[in-house]
Amino acid sequence: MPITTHLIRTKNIALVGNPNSGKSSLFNSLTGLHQKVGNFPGVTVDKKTGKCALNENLTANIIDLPGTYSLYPKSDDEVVTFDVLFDDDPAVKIDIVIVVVDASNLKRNLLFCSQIIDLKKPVIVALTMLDIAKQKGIVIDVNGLSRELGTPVVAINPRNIKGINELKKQISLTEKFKPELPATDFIDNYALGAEAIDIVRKYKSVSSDLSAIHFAAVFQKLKIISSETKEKLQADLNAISFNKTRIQVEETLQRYARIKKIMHACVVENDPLKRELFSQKTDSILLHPIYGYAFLLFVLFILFQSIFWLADFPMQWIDFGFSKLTAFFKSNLTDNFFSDLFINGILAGINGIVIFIPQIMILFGLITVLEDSGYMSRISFLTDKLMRSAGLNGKSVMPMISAMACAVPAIMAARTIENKKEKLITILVTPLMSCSARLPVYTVLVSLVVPNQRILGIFNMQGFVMMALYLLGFFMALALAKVLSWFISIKERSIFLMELPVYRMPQWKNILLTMIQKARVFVFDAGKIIFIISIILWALSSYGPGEKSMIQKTDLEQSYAGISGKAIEPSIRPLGFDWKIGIALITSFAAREVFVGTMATLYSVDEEDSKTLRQKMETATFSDGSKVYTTATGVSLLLFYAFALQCMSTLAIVKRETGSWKYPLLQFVIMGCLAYLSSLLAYQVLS
Ligand SMILES: Nc1nc2c(ncn2[C@@H]2O[C@H](COP(=O)(O)OP(=O)(O)OP(=O)(O)O)[C@@H](O)[C@H]2O)c(=O)[nH]1
Ligand SMILES: [Mg+2]
Repeated sequence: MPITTHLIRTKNIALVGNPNSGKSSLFNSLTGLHQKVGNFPGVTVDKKTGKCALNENLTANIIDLPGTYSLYPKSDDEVVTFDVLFDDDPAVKIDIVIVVVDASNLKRNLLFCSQIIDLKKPVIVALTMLDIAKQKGIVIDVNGLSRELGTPVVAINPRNIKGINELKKQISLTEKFKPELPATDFIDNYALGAEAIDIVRKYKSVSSDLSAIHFAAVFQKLKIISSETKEKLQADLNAISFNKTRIQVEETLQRYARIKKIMHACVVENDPLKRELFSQKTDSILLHPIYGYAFLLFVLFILFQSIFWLADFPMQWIDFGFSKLTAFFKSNLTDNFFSDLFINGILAGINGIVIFIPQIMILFGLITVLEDSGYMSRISFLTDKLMRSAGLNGKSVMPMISAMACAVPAIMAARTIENKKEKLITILVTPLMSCSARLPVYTVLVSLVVPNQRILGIFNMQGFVMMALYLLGFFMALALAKVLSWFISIKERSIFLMELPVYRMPQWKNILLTMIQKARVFVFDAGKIIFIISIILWALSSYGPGEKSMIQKTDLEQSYAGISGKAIEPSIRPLGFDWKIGIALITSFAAREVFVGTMATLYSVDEEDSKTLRQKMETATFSDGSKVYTTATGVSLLLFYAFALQCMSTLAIVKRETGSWKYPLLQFVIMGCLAYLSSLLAYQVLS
């Protein structure tokens, strides 16, 4: 039988374009992956690669990139895109560039698009948001646009996969025939900076005149060039008094002049003034100086009520299921080392994780609704003034709100902040926002100290307290930002410029996928830590030093865990904590959600009956017989978990984003002091 060898080629394809134009949505349609999309600019802040089979001989590495407004990067997320576009990123070499162009904002999007065309790399234009353009009364002649730009233009809608197959075909064609690049530039780039272009060409082979100009403007920041070359090139450019700002301004003017002509030829706009779009009407209420803020509070209120109220039922079922399961195993397994490890270590640990899935899913689901609908950007608009008073700006609010889910992506989202000082402060204060890992801790503690009552028969008291805790984190973050802004001396002008996207119907599939994905991450990532710590803890709390050694079980108090908890008890006793809480505090420094698992393990090792964790905690006493979980201890513990930086992943990401250990350490110490002092104060006042 003849053997046919199939050589499958792989090409690298980059998705670039203005923020919020639909790049990540397209990426998801092409690769089948689930990269985060959202209806606000700056969702994607790092590159992400996925595979897409184009035909039997060709697969593509599709690279999703952060959105950019022009070729000259202003913020760190834009730099990621430039490194890829200009081959300054050693990990990828681009073969084809797909420029994603938002048809409802054609003029602005074409500016960046025309620059990419002038880089003379193989380009395909993917035109998105045609449905929105239509609502605005804009009609675009796609073929005409393609002729004017000199590149293929494909109309797509990544939300319903329209046009994706045509786009794939176009990619195959472009790859196969390498069509002639447009013979002339979009504008006369050579005339803009002839001398500089000639100089650059002596140092580096560049793909086009515009690349040369661009190189002259940004080479100082590039990693691939030696400092020696940088010095020489700079000297040559100085000799011709190269002025990059003048060239950039001139370039932009010429481009807009040409774009205007193209729009005239290919776009018909029905008088836009006559139509008041749904988004504008809605904004007149939602951005209103009074109703706007009232609505914002209402939204937050609903968010926290739902977390308690909606999640209550599934949480009860899960709890019930686990108590039945535990009882079943207890009565059916013979009492030995392994059954004890299984029931008190593993099962208790899993219970501690699984019970919070409903709350995590609801929280992430609702946050995704806010992001997808476009309301999230309105929140940054509404809070800009407040943020400014704290030395931040409106863009800081986006990372801070997404930190309600998790601080790690939130800290990365701070890349979109152009001003260095505001970016640094945002990174430093973001972990004070209450993240989803605090949710389990809050839930257990709030249910211990706050009665499960309803106000006016509908509103849940515990939901109120929960909201108060989240607001507390937010205002503490603002206060700390203010203080830090006095000490951090980076001088840079700051402006808040942000587009408000149109309101969109959230995509239910996206919301559902996000909820499932986040629950999975919570169960597996957090679960792994909780699981391992639960087992270690079970061992440390079941066995202790002394003549019995590791053979025979011992009392919790005499166990290794008990001894270490007792060792730190004197230092935490003023906060109202006993040694069991001490053990939980120690384990929580890996990740806060370990608290609940730790408590579950400690109390299940200690007590034999099948009471729920809450009931066991309620009846816990100090050695002098007084109750441990009084209101004072509860509040003190809540404050401790609200403020302390108990998360290894956060420390690691801050190190990565700031490039030094100085800031995570500073953060750790500040938040630690804040936690200790506020707990101390609360306990001493309340007890
Ligand atoms: N109506 C409509 N909405 C779209 C279309 N394409 C994308 N969207 C929506 O536009 C929003 C932005 O999409 P993303 O894919 O996150 O945009 P992006 O370009 O990756 O944005 P950044 O990562 O912030 O640069 C999402 O709410 C999408 O659902 C389209 O063709 N029509
Ligand atoms: Mg994106």
